[in-house]
Amino acid sequence: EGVEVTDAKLTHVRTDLPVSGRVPTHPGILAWVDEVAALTRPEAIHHCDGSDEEWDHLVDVLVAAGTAVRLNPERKPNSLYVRTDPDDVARVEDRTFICSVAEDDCGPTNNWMAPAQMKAILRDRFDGCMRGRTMYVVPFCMGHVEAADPKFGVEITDSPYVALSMRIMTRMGAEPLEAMEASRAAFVPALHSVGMPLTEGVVDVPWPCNDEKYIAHFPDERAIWSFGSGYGGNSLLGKKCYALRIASVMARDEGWLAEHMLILRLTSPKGRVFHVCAAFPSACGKTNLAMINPTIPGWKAETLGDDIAWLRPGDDGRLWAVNPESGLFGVAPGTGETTNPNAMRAVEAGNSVFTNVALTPDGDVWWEGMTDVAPERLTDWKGRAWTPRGPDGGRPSEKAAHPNSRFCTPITQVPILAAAYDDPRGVPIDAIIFGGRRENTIPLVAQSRSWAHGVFMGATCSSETTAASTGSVGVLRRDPMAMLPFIGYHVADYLQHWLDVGNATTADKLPKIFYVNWFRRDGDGRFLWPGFGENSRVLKWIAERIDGRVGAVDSPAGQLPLPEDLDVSGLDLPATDLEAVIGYSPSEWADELPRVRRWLRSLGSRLPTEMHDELWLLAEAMVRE
Ligand code: GTP
Ligand code: SPV
Ligand code: MN
Repeated sequence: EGVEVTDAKLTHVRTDLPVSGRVPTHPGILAWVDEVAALTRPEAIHHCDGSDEEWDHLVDVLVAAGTAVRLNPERKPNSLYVRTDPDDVARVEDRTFICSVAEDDCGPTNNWMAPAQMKAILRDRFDGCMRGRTMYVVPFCMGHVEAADPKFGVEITDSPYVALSMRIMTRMGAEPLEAMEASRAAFVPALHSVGMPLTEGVVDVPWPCNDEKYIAHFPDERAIWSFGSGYGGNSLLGKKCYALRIASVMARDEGWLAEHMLILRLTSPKGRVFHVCAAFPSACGKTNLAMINPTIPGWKAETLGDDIAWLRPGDDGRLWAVNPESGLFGVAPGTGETTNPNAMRAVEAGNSVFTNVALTPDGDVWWEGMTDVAPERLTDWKGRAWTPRGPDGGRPSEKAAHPNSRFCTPITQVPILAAAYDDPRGVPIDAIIFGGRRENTIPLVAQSRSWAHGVFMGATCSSETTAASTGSVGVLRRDPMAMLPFIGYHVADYLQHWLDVGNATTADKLPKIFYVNWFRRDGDGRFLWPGFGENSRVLKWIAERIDGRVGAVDSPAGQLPLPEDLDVSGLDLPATDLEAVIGYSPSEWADELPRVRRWLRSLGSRLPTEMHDELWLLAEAMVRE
């Protein structure tokens, strides 16, 4: 029930702004909202409840502002099309800061600034930054509200796009707010502004943002301040900022893991159930694997999560995983009927926001890879007319959809969502898979010899960069556990924490660790492995390894499948290609070893000794090969 503005005034002691929505009774939330309002000076405050009426209102606001257009309800019911500023299209890792009190807790892989210094800069930027705008107060919970230790947050934002997207991506609104109020629960304050105050004479634009961006984390006080960007991981603060960077620090302190992982449930033809988590860097195949349609007969896959997993040791000593999110923020290009039909079904059900894709004349969306043939006429992600033929009659030089364009869709619309998604305890994990995008060196699949070797595989994981972050694409970089941009503390301590989690339980209870690479290429640059649904063949091998039903070949790269054990029946894959994709290449590893050595050295003196031991074992094994 909505509270009158007059009532609200009584509660918001420090402002006399118009207020809509129910004012929270949680003293901590109220005090913080007042403090932020006094600093940022919005025109009004709206307390979000996550209702359908509120959704409709936010849609109206976005449409009136020119930020969004409604899609054709016959094609994409209750859905929006949004184009961002062309300079605000991805996470900004060089503007992302871990402001730990001790510089040593930040480590060599993050940008550090002292909290007081960052706060001073940001207080200046946030001073009056919401003038002329409505400030949305978004209560949310990462994971289940009924979890044993629910992880609450409140995002304050001046972006209706963010408020709307948060309803898809998190458990947001009245339910988490009431739970917070009932227990006076602690919450992560997450402050966000697009950084474009509407001062006298300033005319608003469809996608307000600021050239100067700060994505700042205060891990010691568990707070987030984000300024200047409206995009994805920069602005939906429950996602990368909370559920990975801040949560990784909570997890370090509380004995669990917050990881950039999908969660998948697999059932064999005999009915044996496996749960796997897989960590691949951004735009390297998590959403696709999370929604796989197995091509091999009798195997069934069900989705639990596509981007983030929280793994906690259960009473039984096993690691249990939950997905803290409630939506998909998936890469649009490459998502199509043949690659990911389950994602296509999810977005067709509507209730979605599409950002930086192309628009069709009949009010639907399109992106490269959705269909083999592009529509004759499109509006591209920059709002220009686009045809499949460029001005000179050849192919257009620019893509219709930005390579990091995204669909934002409720996970409940995934047709193969596992029932256990609704279980606050999560699912017990049988296998952890690391992966990356490597055109060479890394075999299709390898198993680790031990937990420590698995941690080493994760620690030395590498991938060619993608459009998910600003900067160059296709450059090889190390990406430990696919967490390089998301570890909220010192990377060496993070690796030690992984080892500690392993040491806290017995080997038979721990998930088995594997390393995969769907992206190995031949001399002509052609993918050696068909990928997508065919990756079920690799999952089958992994399941058979867990059950001890197949052997493996020891190699410096790990334990590799025997060619006859990998089920390639019905696959048009020449034996030479099979060997090339699953094999260990001594010459490629001769190039790799010094890179791995340099990388580990760059992590500093806090690197766990186990990593040095594993490096030595790798070098030894290479000599023996
Ligand atoms: P984030 O949401 O950024 O974390 O990305 P993600 O890891 O979920 O990646 P996603 O599944 O969206 O895939 C990214 C790109 O990789 C898409 O263009 C896919 O088409 C492509 N891709 C995914 N799986 C495979 C595969 O098995 N083989 C090949 N060749 N490409 C793949
Ligand atoms: C990623 O980059 O890993 C994403 C997209 O999942 S974003 O939410 O923008 O971080
Ligand atoms: Mn991701």
